[in-house]
Amino acid sequence: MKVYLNGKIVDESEAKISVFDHGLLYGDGVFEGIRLYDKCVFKLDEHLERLEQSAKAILLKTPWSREELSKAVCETCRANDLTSGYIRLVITRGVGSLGLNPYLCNDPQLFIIAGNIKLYSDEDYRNGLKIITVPTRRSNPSALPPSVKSLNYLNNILAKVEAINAGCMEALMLNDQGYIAECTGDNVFIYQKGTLYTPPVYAGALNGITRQVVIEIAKDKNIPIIEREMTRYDIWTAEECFLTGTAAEVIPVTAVDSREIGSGIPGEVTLGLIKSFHNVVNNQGTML
Ligand code: PXG
Repeated sequence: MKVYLNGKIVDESEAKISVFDHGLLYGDGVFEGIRLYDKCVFKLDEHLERLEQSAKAILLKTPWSREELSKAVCETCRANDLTSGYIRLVITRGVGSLGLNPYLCNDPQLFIIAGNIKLYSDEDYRNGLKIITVPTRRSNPSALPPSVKSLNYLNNILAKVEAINAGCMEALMLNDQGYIAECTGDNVFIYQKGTLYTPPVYAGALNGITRQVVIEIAKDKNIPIIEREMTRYDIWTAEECFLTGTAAEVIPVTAVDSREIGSGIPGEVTLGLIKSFHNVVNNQGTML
């Protein structure tokens, strides 16, 4: 595999970052996960905009323009002869001294990995996921804004571990007030009495790009969509539930906390949205 590292395409064996990088020492950096479908990078501009905003939010000044980043992403895909796949773009604070002060780091590092990702099995997409709410809460926005896609994912990793240890593949995370926020790497939606609902960003959800695509698809299909605070009860009693994310795409959820959702099989609205989502991803994007 070839990796993009600070302006060069190198072999993966040469793609190395210093042990003194604050990205590693403190989780001080930002990242994006992006999809390539049929030689087109899906929603590249939106991902790069979110990356810039994450970097701005943590006062991480980077020398790369959006155009340079866009070119670097395409170059990495081409170097790996990829047709479809998953792109991980990472910017770290760079090397500084031992100590937190980020202003002592003057050389941010950029690397891009383009490979493949498969979070869930075909069976999971057919039958839907069984998920649980977990004790670990989404971080309070006054501690670490959930909108920042930072390298510090320990919060979500703890939630994921709790789900896996309980025999589930994904965890539903609540915010510190007990409202539904999102899953560890996916946004959550429910369908109830003709309307789609998803938690607002202020409830602790990342403003997912897949979430936004699904909201647009729903609008096109004239399905009302409301961003609203949701409780566990709302989810348990929903007719349908699904998750959205770059890696997972759109995946049905058929049980939450051992409560069957709807009749325990993926619902019609969810299946319709999955179909439309595939149509959208196969018909647009930035060509390599
Ligand atoms: N919430 C969180 C916390 C995320 O990290 C999403 C929602 C969905 O956002 P997008 O923009 O992707 O629709 C994410 C994105 C992984 C993986 O390895 C996770 C994400 C992206 C890519 C890979 O599980 N999370």
